[in-house]
Amino acid sequence: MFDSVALSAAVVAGDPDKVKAETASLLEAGVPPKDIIEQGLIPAMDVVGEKFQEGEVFIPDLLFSARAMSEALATLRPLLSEEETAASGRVVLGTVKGDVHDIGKKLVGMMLEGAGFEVTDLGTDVAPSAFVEAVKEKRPHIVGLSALLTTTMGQMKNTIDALVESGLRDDLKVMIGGAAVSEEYATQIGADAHGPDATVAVELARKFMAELGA
Ligand code: B1M
Repeated sequence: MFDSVALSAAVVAGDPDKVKAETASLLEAGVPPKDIIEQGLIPAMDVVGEKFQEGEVFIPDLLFSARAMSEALATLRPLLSEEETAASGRVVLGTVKGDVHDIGKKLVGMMLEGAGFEVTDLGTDVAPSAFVEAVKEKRPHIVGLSALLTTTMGQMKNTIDALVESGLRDDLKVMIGGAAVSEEYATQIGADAHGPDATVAVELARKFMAELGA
């Protein structure tokens, strides 16, 4: 455990310079990058979400905090990738149609890359047809779908249905994640698993590769 108060406060305040400086000083003090993310950055974004829900902060504030967090992730990204390097498999990842939240999805992509996966990140607001095209082109072992809104989680089912209709579903594993979804929902829509966070997402991806015998 480390003192994450200053880092968290800087994320909540949406101050990218302070976030970068605090991240650098924690790294210098020997705090592992994963701990900075899991114990400092993510809980801070939860605080921002609560403040938004309570009407204490507004959309521009969310954006400032999101940008500040992205700055920190950019610093931490190369350090995460140093941990493991062997190529493990291919993943196509994206936030589903209608949804622009991308921090969690980016984090999952970074952790997968760190574990040696080749990740194609399709970005946000990705239509089912765009996932289908990417699967045809990249031939991934795993498709990862992210959604943070209750209004967009239905697009996960639409995407899986599109993969089924294109005859691509049986050859790959589908993982879903994001604040809006659960293991129960994964089962309901025919996904193979729900990843509650980026660390578990990597564990699941490794398990999938073993099941695929790849
Ligand atoms: Co939005 N937003 N937002 N927002 N936003 C939430 C999600 C909300 C919970 C806030 C709240 O009310 N408390 C709420 C959703 C309510 C609901 O649907 N039940 C909400 C809302 C309502 C909205 C708008 C509708 C607001 C409006 O316009 N009135 C709007 C929608 C826009 C759209 O998408 N069409 C909107 C907009 C935005 C911003 C653009 C301003 C900004 C996003 C900026 C960006 O991403 N570049 C934003 C933000 C920042 C948030 C909160 C505050 C933080 C999200 C975040 O980045 N968390 C969020 C509140 C919250 O979640 N606490 C909120 C940090 C991130 C690391 O966590 O993304 O959960 P998360 O990812 C985790 C896990 O979920 C998991 O691993 C990650 C790491 O552990 N995971 C996966 C995620 N994807 C995965 C995929 C996997 C596996 C695991 O496998 C493939």
